[in-house]
Amino acid sequence: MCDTGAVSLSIWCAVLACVGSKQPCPISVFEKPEEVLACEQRAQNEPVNQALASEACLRTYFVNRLTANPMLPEDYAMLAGFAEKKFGKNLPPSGYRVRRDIRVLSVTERHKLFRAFNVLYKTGVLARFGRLHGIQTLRKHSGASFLPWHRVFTAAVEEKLREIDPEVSLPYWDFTMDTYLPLPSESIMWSSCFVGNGNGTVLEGPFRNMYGGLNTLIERDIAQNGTRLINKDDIDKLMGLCFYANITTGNDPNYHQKVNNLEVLHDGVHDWVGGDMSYGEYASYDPVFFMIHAFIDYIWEQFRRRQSSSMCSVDVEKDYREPKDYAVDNVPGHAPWDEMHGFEYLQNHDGLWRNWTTAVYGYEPAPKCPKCGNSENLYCDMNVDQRRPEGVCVTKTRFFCVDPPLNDFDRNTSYEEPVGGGATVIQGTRHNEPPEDDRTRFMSQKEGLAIVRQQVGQVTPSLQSVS
Ligand SMILES: *[C@@H]1O[C@H](CO)[C@@H](O)[C@H](O)[C@H]1NC(C)=O
Ligand SMILES: *[C@@H]1O[C@H](CO)[C@@H](O)[C@H](O)[C@H]1NC(C)=O
Ligand SMILES: *[C@@H]1O[C@H](CO)[C@@H](O)[C@H](O)[C@H]1NC(C)=O
Ligand SMILES: *[C@@H]1O[C@H](CO)[C@@H](O)[C@H](O)[C@H]1NC(C)=O
Ligand SMILES: *[C@@H]1O[C@H](CO)[C@@H](O)[C@H](O)[C@H]1NC(C)=O
Ligand SMILES: [Cu+2]
Repeated sequence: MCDTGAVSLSIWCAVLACVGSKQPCPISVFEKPEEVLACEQRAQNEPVNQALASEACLRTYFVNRLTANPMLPEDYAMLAGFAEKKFGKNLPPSGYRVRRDIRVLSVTERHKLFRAFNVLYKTGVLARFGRLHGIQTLRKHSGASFLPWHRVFTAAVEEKLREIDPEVSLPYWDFTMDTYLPLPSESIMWSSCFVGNGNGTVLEGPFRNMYGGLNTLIERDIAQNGTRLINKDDIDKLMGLCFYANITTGNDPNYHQKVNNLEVLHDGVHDWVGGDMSYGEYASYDPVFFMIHAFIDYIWEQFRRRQSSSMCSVDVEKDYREPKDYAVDNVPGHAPWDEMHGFEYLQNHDGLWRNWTTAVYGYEPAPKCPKCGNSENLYCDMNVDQRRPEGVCVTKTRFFCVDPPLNDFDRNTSYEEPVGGGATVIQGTRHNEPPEDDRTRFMSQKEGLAIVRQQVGQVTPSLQSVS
């Protein structure tokens, strides 16, 4: 079955042989698991290259068995610091802060942010949050606690940034401004002025040469066919609703078919960025994660304002989902009184307190025409969106990035110490895409090979649980 002659397939075969047979590697024969055969069969009805599809099926098999890096004692020690200060119950030590789109920051503000992120990276703090997020794939995703937990998680990272530099606040990335470009992949976001390149290993910009959760340099693979960002129409649809239950995930296996689900829309952004960002287990090692989540949180905040208005008259501190409808398959962790994992002195419904955005942080409104925040990275376009005759702010492209050199920290070489911890292969889940996303889950050959090489080097006893 493995004798196709293709080099790539023989690597797959070697890996699968090790996994399936529990014998020492290398072994030349293996049985493809049922799940892979079924996937290949589905692919036969698709107009795709069958060899690549077959490889992608194998890759998906592996990816679904990736597990998050385990938490380390130092990670718990850091979280104990939040518990000690009762972060969120008490005013934050570093004071109230205001979040803005990253493209309206001054160059100096941007550089202060990048320096703070680099300090958090070098001191291993970013990886601690990466691991904490990674182990919440089920308990804090695909369910009601998604929004409040990510609110606290993101605010905690922001607090750490401000311990480094009290003038920094976490910016958001308003990706609706990127959706107006013919090629959103050309947004100035993906330049060394902002978060660095989006194609492959991150080798440019302030986050270059950082290791992610797979113990390899962080990768992105932006704007793959079939993926899409959240646009202004998506947000308007959410704003037509009044209840928390209308925009969140409950016990509905088909929830990703819904157009109004903010979690599902957010999954689409993760998949649009691609690479490490596509996997819940590894997404939050890349600093862009926090700019994505700040904007998701900002959308939620706008929704909460509408809930509080006379249009809805809903008490945002009390409105949650109904019992038995907290999460897909009722997985535990999503009830209002369940703990905020990592921040156990808080419960999920504490993430609904109004004072998060009055006492801890707030949002400057997203850039609007005609000024677009006076940003040199944005422009006002009166014609690009017929439904919005007042004009919309649109991001400039990466060709407008004139990179002022950042020379006070050395990003030329990789750090020797990977900080992610040891990824192993057992089990995991993927993001679910919004309904309009028509992509198949087939990965590129290059991406597939990268994962296989990774796994070949990581055949550990835990692999035996796969078969
Ligand atoms: C926010 O409100 C909750 C509930 O009233 C309270 O317990 C908590 O201490 C408040 N947090 C801050 C930072 O004021
Ligand atoms: C990514 O894009 C940059 C700019 O176009 C290019 O120089 C670089 O070779 C690309 N990298 C990869 C891995 O394709
Ligand atoms: C993306 O998908 C569409 C529709 O499936 C197809 O027409 C188009 O050629 C694809 N583009 C690329 C770059 O693969
Ligand atoms: C919104 O949620 C409320 C409360 O759960 C429900 O009664 C209503 O039918 C929902 N509306 C829509 C459009 O889903
Ligand atoms: C980093 O690379 C730049 C451009 O190649 C070079 O000018 C600079 O001196 C390098 N910095 C260090 C610390 O090696
Ligand atoms: Cu998440």
